[in-house]
Amino acid sequence: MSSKIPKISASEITPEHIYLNRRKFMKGIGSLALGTVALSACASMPAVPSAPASEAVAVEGPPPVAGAETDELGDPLNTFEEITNYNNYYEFSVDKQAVAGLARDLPVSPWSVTVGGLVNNPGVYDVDDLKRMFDIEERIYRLRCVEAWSMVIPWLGFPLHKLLAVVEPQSEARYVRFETAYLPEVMPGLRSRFYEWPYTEGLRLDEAMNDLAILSTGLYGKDMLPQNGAPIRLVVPWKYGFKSIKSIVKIDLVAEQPTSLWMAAAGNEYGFYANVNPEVNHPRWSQASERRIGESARRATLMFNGYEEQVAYLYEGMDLRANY
Ligand SMILES: Nc1nc2c(c(=O)[nH]1)N[C@H]1C(S)=C(S)[C@@H](COP(=O)(O)O)O[C@H]1N2
Ligand SMILES: [Mo]
Repeated sequence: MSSKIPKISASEITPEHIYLNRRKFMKGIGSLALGTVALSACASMPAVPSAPASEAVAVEGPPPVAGAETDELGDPLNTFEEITNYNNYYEFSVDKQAVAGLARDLPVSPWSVTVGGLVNNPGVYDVDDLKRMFDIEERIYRLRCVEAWSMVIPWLGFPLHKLLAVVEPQSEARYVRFETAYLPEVMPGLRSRFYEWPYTEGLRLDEAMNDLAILSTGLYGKDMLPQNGAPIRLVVPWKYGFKSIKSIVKIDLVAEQPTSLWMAAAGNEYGFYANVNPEVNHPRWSQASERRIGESARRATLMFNGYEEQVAYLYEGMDLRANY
């Protein structure tokens, strides 16, 4: 690392989320005077190889390799302010702007996730251990809510298939079922008798194995905040947002299709698949277009939220109208 300070052009200024990622990485390799020079030097250092799951050791993961100011379609990221102040998290409130304040006291550390059901290696994992077991990557994804608004979010996390490989699903396992924490002392929304708590969601096993499906532990280079589903939540970018279940405490491999909270509440409106599809409308509104938070004009909704190339094979031969 050179101590000389070269001139830095505007194009080299690091976007905030990348800056934060690198800063987190630097924390693990010793205390250094933090400046743009040191940051860019360290960004080109060889990545620390991640430990195999069986011998997880306390090494800091490599800095996320992604990092851009837009998604792959060229659309800008939503701001940290937008992403952390406009949230659906019904355990706290149905008022999106009230969630951040109400969720502040969610006790997110320590936190363990129990992984079991039809697996060879069931286990209880501390979230801090999961973050050491797997490379933490940055994934910039569109999040499309079934309510027809959307955001572009730079998540941090690791592919779900990496955890599934560790627990080894048995041959009878066909679905993955997820469950959110049930904490009535801190979650006022649980008093609503309309929903069958805890919040549950599910994926078909082959969907769960797709590399786009991640368990996310942060965004914009920082640890996840409670309102976004701290300390660990699912992100399935080709499906409506409600599939991306927050604050997960339990993951089970199961033989039968799980019933999600939303299927139990209104199965005619919210199906198991919930793939983003501009041609299949919600019974009460169109899904052909959406409002990107921060924009005024509506934009066209894309098939599978723009991830058709990566996920269409999962639904070959399926009637997407019947399997909504
Ligand atoms: N446990 C739980 N997970 C949840 C929800 C919820 O109410 N409870 N809302 C879902 C919905 S409808 C959306 S759109 C996304 C919103 O995620 P965000 O607030 O991080 O943008 O979280 C999903 N995950
Ligand atoms: Mo949503």
